[in-house]
Amino acid sequence: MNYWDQEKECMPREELEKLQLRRLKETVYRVYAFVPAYKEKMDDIGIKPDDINSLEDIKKLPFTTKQDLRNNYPFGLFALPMSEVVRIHSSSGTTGKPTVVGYSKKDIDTWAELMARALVSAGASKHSVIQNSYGYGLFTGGLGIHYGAEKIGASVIPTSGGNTKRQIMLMQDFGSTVLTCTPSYALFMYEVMDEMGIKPSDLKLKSGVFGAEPWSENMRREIENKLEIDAFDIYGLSEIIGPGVAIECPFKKGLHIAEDHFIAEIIDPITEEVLEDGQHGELVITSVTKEALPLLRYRTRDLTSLNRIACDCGRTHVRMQKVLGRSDDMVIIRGVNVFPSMVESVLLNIPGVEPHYLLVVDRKGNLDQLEVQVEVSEQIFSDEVKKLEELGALINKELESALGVATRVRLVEPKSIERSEGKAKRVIDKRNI
Ligand code: DLL
Repeated sequence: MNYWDQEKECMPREELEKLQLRRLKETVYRVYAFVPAYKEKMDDIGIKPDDINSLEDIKKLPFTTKQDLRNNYPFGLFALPMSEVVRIHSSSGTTGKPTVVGYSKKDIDTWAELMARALVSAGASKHSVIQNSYGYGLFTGGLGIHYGAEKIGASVIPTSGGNTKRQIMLMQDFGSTVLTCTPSYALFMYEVMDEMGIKPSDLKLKSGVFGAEPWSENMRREIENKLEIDAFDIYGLSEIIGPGVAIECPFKKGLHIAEDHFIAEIIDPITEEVLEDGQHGELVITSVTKEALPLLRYRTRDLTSLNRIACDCGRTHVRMQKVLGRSDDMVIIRGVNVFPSMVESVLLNIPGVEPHYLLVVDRKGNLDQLEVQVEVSEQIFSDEVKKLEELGALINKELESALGVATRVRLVEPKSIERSEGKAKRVIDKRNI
């Protein structure tokens, strides 16, 4: 088994929890002293830093939400003066102002360290040629992966997203062995490769580290089969640090959260009650080593569950299940919660269906309706109408039985759904337009 930092990654849990408590206490003291918004939040509920004496006590602390970051836009939650902040990133909000995050020199080192762990966990080494096709810029994907890849001594090709034909030419010419990008972009690359007449066997690609958006197990299988690689899931969010918060190990039974830096909880998103391991809910993360922007109990809005059972890889850090989706992407159709990843899972089990789909939500009268647009393969598309109708009916049936709600399936021409070079847009909600 390969580790980047075996001592930390495989630390006995008792020791790990002692370290977490010490770091949690330091963080709480620091935000109370240096971030007025946290002092106010804690004073409001009558909590002082001295009240935190066990990991259980974390429940006494207030939550932080995206709205708190917005209210303190752009730098109001920073715990360091700007003279100590060496990097700013932001995540593109769909509406209004972006969420702004800052890093000290030490935060950048921590991030590179976490990304080094992640890449090694996914099988990369100094012998790897890593083609980094996550966007470089304000998005944390590009630079986050980049620093970790350099740290392990791999050869990094900073292609960023876009210009896909050129990416593929470089992939072939430079002999890239690891591809890092969103899973939807990986599939798009495959399509372009196919058009260019390049086969996976013409390349040296062995593995991929994919994340930044939800993707189902069936999507993993699709990518692994098409590109003939081993695909790993990587999770992270700007507010906490960026990519590298959690990574799969070769056993792929959940993503290990770097618990020496982050404390994870799962809550019921409605009642805010903390749930037991194994129960599904919203992931809440407290960063306990961040200097510039430490966040207490940040509500990620990502839905998953935690598993503390020892993993066969030897890592002791808690595992989170593959993220089902973000509460914002959840569509509620006649009272039933539907996530794009659930639709994806069903579609990819049906032969003749391509891994490109879109959910369109609309309201007819008082009723919400969900249309699922699905691309079909060239071959099916050129078949007789009857066959298309049969396929449509089959998808309808499968979706209804998996989701528990009727949808309208619309089969669309191959390559008609917009391709993504970054995070794919899976839902169009016409109700608010
Ligand atoms: O997407 C950081 C990242 C970059 C992660 C590259 C992995 C790889 P944000 O733009 O702030 O940061 O978006 C964070 O993306 O709250 C999740 O909803 C979603 N997300 C990230 N990774 C995964 C994943 C980056 N592996 C938001 N599975 C998060 C599902 C993911 N969703």
